[in-house]
Amino acid sequence: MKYVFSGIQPSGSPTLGNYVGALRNWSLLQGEDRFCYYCVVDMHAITVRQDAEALKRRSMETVALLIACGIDPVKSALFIQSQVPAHAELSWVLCCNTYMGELSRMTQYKDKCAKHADNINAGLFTYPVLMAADILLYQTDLVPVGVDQKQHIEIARDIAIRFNNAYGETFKVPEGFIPKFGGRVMSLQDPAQKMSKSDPNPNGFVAIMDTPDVILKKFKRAVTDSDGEIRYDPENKPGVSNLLSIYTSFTDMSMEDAVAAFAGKGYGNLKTEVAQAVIDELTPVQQEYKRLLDDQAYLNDVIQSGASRAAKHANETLRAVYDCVGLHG
Ligand code: AQP
Repeated sequence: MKYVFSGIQPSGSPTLGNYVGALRNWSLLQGEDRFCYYCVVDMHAITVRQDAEALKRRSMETVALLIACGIDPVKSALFIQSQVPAHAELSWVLCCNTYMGELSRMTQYKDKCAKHADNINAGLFTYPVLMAADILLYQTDLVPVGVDQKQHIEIARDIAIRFNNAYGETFKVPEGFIPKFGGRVMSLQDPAQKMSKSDPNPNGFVAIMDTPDVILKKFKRAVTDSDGEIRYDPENKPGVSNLLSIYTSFTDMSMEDAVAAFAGKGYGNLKTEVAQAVIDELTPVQQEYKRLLDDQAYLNDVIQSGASRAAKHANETLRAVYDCVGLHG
């Protein structure tokens, strides 16, 4: 059996970036010979100050959204991170096997420090260690993520290799799984920045739950360039290339075919076509999400059973780790 693990923070309204870079692949990776652990990582979210009630509510909403995006809670373990204490417990042991130097090189840490200069807490710094614990607890083979998480996967691998060398084979060394196009969906307002659910400018991102009108409006306002030609050239034409990437992700067209289909057409046409492809795919997801939110009893059952399935596997790994380092546990 191969194991898949990935997580999403309940830190805002999930975006097209989260959908294309991660959630879509999460559902596709569910298969006969793989078991998937999908986790709402609420403990990661508190590295940025959150409103307690809103965080609890958003965690449950994110569970509903994941099911609406195709995660089958019978085939996969769908759970909330803080309900499986082994994540925090392994994180401490791994912190003692991680160097300050390697953590200080993480670009997400530097970005978040710049964005939250009033709250540069130790959790922001050790975030990648908690993420390594999330992954390594499940003897994970594959971690489907966006490009922004590549560096964190690398450090999880380094920590696993270091621990195995010091204490004997304990962890499987995981591989990242990053889509070719859509692994880094960019902001619609600033195509040099990645699309982010905590962007203070709502026109920069399309939320999965945005209405068709809002989706169309946001795409129409997307920043492009003045040369008027539709071609894929992320360096010189980041706005247009971002729209083309989103289009290919939602239509399953090759980039070559997409560029050929838009030959001689204007940016207005590209924007409307991208918006329509997104609306077509997201409409059923939105309907299912709303239906699930009305069934809190079902969602509670899902997270309880997900947490107990996850804890069983996680606790086996944690016991082995405690044994290696000499903790009673
Ligand atoms: N723009 C993106 N393009 C492709 N993939 C993306 N992901 C995030 N943004 C993009 C992928 O979505 C998964 C879940 O992300 P996360 O919730 O852990 O947080 P994040 O990476 O920090 O994403 P956000 O939206 O930017 O959240 P905030 O604003 O709260 O920091 C990951 O696999 C990520 O790669």
